[in-house]
Amino acid sequence: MRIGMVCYPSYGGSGVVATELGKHLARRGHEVHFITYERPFKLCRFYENVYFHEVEETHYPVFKESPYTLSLANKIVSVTRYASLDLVHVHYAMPHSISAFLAKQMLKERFLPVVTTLHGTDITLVGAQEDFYDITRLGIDTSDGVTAVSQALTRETREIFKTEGEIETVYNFIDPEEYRRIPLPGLRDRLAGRDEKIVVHISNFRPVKRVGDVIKIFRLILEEVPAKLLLIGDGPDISCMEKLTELWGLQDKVLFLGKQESVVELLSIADLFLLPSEKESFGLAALEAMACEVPVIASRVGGIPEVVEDGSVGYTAPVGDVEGMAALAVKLLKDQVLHRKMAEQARLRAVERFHVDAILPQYEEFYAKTLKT
Ligand code: GMT
Repeated sequence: MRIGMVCYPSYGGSGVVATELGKHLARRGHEVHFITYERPFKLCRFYENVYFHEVEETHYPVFKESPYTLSLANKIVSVTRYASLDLVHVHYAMPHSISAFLAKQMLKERFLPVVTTLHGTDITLVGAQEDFYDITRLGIDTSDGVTAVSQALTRETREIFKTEGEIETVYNFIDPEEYRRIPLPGLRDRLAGRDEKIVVHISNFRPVKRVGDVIKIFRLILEEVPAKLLLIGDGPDISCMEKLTELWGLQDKVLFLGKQESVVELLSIADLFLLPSEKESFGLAALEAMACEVPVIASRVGGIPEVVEDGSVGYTAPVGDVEGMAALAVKLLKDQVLHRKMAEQARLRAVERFHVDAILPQYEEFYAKTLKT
């Protein structure tokens, strides 16, 4: 198949899923054309059957800003014609599904099937906002196939948009060959003391991630267990978190590591992963941690319970239950036998339930089904 792949290329779960999907589809012989404003960061070398088409910014004095949605629509049209695409798969409804809708209208000579994958905040934050409600609904309703990354998101989309159309759940996935525990010699000792446990959080530091709760939980952990907190990623809340760390005198205990191209090395020395989000449609970061044998403590929200099986691979607790999460973390970090068992179960669940080889055919079948309708 010849597939156009539209996504956000920078750091973020939806872009990672789209890029990994494209790379694996290409490996299976499909031709994949990424259409976005810069090369996706995970597309860092040459991959056979993978092409990248850059959507350029248009600056014109009367435009307040560059109309990306329109430029993208134009680019989808030209790539569809040039590469004879069979379909376009857009990740994140806004504005990508609207660009794809416009492209369909412009392509008078042929029908262009559009698959939209909903990733979470495109529905729960952006789509649910009044200003974006109708336009997001248009994007969903005019797509020829819609997938969502968890059953919870599928349900929530139906509730928010009162849509009857079919939405298929296709989970996020990992390549267990890439995501596995391979500790770099000496790294653990360089980042933490011999007696210290390593707690990790990875996100885009947006309010929805409640990074403040991560620091609060960690502060309570420290009362019982010597530990270091590694904060990976960047985003609007970062300076606020730096201030909180300073205020509580935790500068020596909390390391802000910023955006990282690869997190496997850091997950490979971690003892615990924290994800106390307000909303989380799936929690790809938690899955990556699990694949690296890191138990997870997360909010019992959205799609997280479908990934983080409570009491088996870690624990879930109500959003904002900082004390509860800290108590569970202390219990887990103090009990070596329990910790090893959960670490093993985390890896097993990641491999058995979310292996790329199991999820990829679901997308292929979904494409085939969409092309037939
Ligand atoms: O986590 C984010 O805020 C980034 C966002 C994205 O679209 O890049 O992630 C969403 O999509 C991921 C991939 O499908 C999911 O694993 C994340 O759970 C989801 N984030 C939220 O729902 C907050």
